[in-house]
Amino acid sequence: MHQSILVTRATFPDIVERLRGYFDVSYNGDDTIWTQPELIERLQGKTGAVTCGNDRIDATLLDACPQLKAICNIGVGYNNVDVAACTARSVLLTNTPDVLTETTADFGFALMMATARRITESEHFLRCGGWKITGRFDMFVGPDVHGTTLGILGMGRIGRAIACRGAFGFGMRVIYHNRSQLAPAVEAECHAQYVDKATLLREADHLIIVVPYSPSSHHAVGAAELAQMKPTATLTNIARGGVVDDVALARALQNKQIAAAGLDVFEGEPQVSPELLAVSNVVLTPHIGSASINTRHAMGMLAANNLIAALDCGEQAGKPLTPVNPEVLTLPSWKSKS
Ligand code: 8YV
Repeated sequence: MHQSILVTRATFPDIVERLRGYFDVSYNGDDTIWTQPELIERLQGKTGAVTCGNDRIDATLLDACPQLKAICNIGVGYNNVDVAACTARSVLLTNTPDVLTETTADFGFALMMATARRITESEHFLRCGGWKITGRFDMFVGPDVHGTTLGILGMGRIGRAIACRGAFGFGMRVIYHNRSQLAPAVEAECHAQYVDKATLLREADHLIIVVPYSPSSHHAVGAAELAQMKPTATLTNIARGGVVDDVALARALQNKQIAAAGLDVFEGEPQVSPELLAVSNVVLTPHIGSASINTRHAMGMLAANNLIAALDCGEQAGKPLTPVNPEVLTLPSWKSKS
């Protein structure tokens, strides 16, 4: 008999079809947003699930679904999942790294450029009929991007891909701060120089945040950090809401303490702080960093392939491609789960 699995959000039809080749699939094709009790109810009897960033996978849920073996999250970030709680209950977690790196770096760069060059602000002005005279020399002037200093907070795969774009495409000096300094060969590949956080904040003309969310990165950029930045600098956050203190940022933007910001992620999204909505020098997008068609497909397919392998099916049976807590795979309690 086939194992039963749940796909919690709508995805590409061929991904669901692939899963149907191996499992009895319950599929949220209507893309309904479930509460946690609803999610728990739908997970009853399921050995695996393909989940997304809005599904909270914690001890309460795991205790209510003891037959679960694998959670295959669509997304490189997995701060929606309590990894320790998964591991303690012999539940495998997988994520979707690599396949989204270049697309998300493209987006981060685009958002930074839109922010610096005031693209949405000026479009809004035009659409609202504000453009009455041509050729004003100071109309929507903003800071340059090429030839300036790009500061990157968090230097994982996406940070490094952004660094390459800045260094090789735009002639930027690239500085970064990270929990640990990269190996010299990796720094050389993306022309990036390690600096302490104070130097990063002080010297960046364009600061881009790519650090994963964790309790230790909560409000890594707040009022004190914003106060250290140049008044001409921009800040772009494509990491996670909560890494930046949104209310402090709104104040800094309003007071022109920094020039502008570009935000794809928010504290408490899909809610956006009213303070941010009230300022004009900020570009706001609804968490679409990885949203190219090819990449979203690759992310969904990787999650599906992880689940197929985790539940001992397919060509990669027993060898999920991108496990977050691979130690689970060796536990007798994992192997004994039906
Ligand atoms: C996803 C993301 O769209 O990969 C991530 O961590 O933030 C996005 O690419 C999101 O997580 C969907 O679940």
